[in-house]
Amino acid sequence: MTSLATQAKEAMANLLPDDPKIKDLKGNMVHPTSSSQMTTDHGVKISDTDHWLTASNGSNPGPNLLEDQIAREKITRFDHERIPERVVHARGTGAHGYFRVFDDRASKYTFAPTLTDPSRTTPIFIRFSTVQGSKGSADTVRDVRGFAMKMYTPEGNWDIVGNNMPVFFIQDAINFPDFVHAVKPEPQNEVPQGQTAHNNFWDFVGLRPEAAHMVMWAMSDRAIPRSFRMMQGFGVNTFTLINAKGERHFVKFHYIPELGVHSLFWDEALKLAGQDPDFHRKDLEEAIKSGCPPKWTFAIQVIAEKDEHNFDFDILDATKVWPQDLVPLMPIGEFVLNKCVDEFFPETEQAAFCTSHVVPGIGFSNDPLLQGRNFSYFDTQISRLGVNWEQLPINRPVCPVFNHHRDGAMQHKINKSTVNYHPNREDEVQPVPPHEGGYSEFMEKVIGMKQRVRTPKFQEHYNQAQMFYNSLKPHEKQHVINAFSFELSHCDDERVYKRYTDLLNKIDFDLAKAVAMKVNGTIPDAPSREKYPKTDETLSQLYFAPKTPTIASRRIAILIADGFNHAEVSAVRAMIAGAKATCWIIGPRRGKIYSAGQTIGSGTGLVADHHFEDQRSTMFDAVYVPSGDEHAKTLKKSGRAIHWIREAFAHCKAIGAIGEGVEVVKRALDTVEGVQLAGLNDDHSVVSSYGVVTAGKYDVPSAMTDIIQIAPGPTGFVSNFAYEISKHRCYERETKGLTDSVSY
Ligand code: HDE
Repeated sequence: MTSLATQAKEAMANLLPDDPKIKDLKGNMVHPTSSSQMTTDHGVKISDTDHWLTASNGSNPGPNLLEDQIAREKITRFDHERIPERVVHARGTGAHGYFRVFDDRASKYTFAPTLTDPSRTTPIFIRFSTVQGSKGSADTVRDVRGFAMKMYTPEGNWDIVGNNMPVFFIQDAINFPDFVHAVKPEPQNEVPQGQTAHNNFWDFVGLRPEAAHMVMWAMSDRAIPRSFRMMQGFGVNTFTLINAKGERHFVKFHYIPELGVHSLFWDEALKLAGQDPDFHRKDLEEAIKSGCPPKWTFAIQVIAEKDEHNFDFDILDATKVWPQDLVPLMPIGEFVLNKCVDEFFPETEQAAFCTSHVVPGIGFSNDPLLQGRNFSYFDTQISRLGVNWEQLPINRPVCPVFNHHRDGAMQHKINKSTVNYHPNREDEVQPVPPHEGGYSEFMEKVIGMKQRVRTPKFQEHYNQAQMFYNSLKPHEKQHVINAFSFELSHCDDERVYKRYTDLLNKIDFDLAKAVAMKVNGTIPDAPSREKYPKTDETLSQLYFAPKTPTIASRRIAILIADGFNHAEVSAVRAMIAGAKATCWIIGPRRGKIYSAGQTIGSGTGLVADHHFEDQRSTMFDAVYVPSGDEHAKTLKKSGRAIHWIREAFAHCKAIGAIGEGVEVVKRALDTVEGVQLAGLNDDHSVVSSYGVVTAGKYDVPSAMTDIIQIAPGPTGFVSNFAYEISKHRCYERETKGLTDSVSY
């Protein structure tokens, strides 16, 4: 087991000191210290930054003087601190990292060295985001998450501007403004924030059935991720790869998180939106800084040009996945995020992505959504950041950039040259032939009639929506029903929610019935079309559970009060930390909590990181209640402590308890039937029941035999507890109805 310090060191070592992007950014860094002197922007030292120059007699205030350049500069700079927020994906957070491929297996498809040269480490920057809410909205809302990656390659920047869901709401980019207007807060009152639960969204998607598949993803657990680090990523659109022989393949990009794909409960997401609106951005920072840098496998799906039309859907339709039994996933590399930004605004807020930014060996397809996106992103950066946005430190490439573009607001470059056009008598800045690395478009034969059209294969909208639902596990299906029921109940226009329940019957009869009954929609008597039977196991997020169970970076709360068993807590904590999870002591107050045998107010105690009120169970992955007579008596009497355990139980989280701690859990779960708990005895054997792991005692001999192995059936308390945590949630509690009987 490696220590946290070693892991942190390893993480730092992976952040190569010669990372060209970090090196590049260093040129723009300033390092304020206590000996830095305050100046104006024009460099004059400031002697007083606290008093506006006034015409005062010293006893009474006088009028402020406009001649005070220092005050005017301070206020004017402040007045202009904001730039327009992104029209969508306004709320986000980012981190630096690197990408590399395992070997040259992708050279069959592309000559891009970034995808084929295993000796290359490419610096990357990723920005995660929500779509609907404004910059100040909450992290945990039900929404699609943006997953935008910028690779700083020696051939130029390559941006893959993806999401955490593999499909999209619309097929043609021209519908995007309508879609975004409908999903955003309504025009008459700017309500709601960070939610799709309103009339206009459901009106639009009810009238555009092509959205049916994506709506299913948005109503699934994918829309409430536990962490950015536990999300799958998808390029969504169809791109192309071109190999050295000049052959072209269609490609989709996929990212699979090392930690598995996991979600919050909806109740948890709702509460977190108020309790900790920055939950996801803090989670990313905590993981990177504590030595658990998130990692994803990078995979591709590839279709040869000749096979383009061999599918019953159009492979260029962004509302369709390429089922993996037809087009297998090929892992070719991995990427890691191992450095947080130093300052949010210049690095994350000013980061700007363009789907049109690809490098030689990679090209576009005629995916009509992608074609429109290729126009939109460059355009939006001009209004958000100005025409020279690619000179900003976070956006500029690490390779040389020369051309004859000039001037524009915020031009930073000074070209020492007498010519700024091509061709010129100096032969300066020449185009580069393809064989020397110049980008050359794939020669594609295009024959067509100018027309506004949606081609025939783009007309079928329900098969894959049903395939997605067919492929979910029972608890995942129930969550989809719950989500539709929540959202449609927020729509008060009968035309809207009735139409959508009608549409649901085209996706799945049982789903439609369950939702319609809940929201007063149209309850169907029979399916409105023949069932599409296909399933794809990779559509359920449970498919991506890590092969080796892990609790790395999981947050474990230890609930204590005065009189707890210190030796036991220390042993359990050390073992959990050894498995790379973090432990947080939660007590009735922040500060020292005294263990059994110590006098309250003296003694070393154990410092509680938080108290029961300032952190809630929603912010943790598991709860452990140690033994200790007095401590257990206090917890049993505390409504908040009892609520902690009930809430964790209802959110299906692992709960561990020992000795008198088991009594606390018993009290919290007094309305629940069927959970087996260890008795109050001197026995260290472990009872594991519905993710609740208990033992009579845990001491040095117990710890000696509890060699932590995160697997089913080991004997020790910590091993069992860790295994339950590694499963993320015990959904059986929910499917068997146990969670229905606790109030939380
Ligand atoms: Fe975007 N999208 N989008 N989008 N998108 C933007 O660009 C747009 C679409 C996505 O972290 C904007 O810089 C059109 C699909 C992400 O900075 C804008 C269409 C997917 C981000 C824009 C789409 C995305 C954006 C707003 C339909 C998943 C955040 C600010 C054709 C594959 C990037 C900006 C970041 C941002 C346009 C559809 C993902 C306006 C026209 C499909 C992750 O240019």
